[in-house]
Amino acid sequence: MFVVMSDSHYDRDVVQSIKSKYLNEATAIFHCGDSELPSSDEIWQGITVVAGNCDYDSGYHDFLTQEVEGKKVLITHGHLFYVGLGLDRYSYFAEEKNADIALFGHIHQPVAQKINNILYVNPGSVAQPRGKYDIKMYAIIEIEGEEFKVSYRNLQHEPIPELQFRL
Ligand SMILES: [Mn+2]
Repeated sequence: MFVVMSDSHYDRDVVQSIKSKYLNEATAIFHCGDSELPSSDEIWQGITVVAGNCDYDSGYHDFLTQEVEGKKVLITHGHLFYVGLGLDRYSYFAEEKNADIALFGHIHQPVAQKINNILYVNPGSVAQPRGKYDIKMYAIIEIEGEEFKVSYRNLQHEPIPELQFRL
């Protein structure tokens, strides 16, 4: 299992608390940007993080790919692909990169869907939720054969019942 969080917007404590909970258990921890922390912050040891539109530190990458449990995971914030308008542009990029899983943030709302056999996951925001679910949240992804289990959790690390998916 691996962990995905995003859009912590200056809340370092929430990043630390999720990292501490999962550092030993998870095969990877991802942060999809808009942390507004320095890229040199030691908190990033053990976390794969990218630049958001609110991160002005040039030490962050716009996107990264990482092999996790035999799957190619692509991570980006999403503003460069206008994810607020849908996943058309990001899906072209993810297909070009041969990703199995494509992570993004930016919209502060949960998204879990498969397009052309690529799993797209937005973990929502751990600091500033928007839209239908007014819950600070992150996502756990488990790989079960050809199926992905995506489980959203609140900051008490409890599963959010309406946000549990098998894709
Ligand atoms: Mn943001």
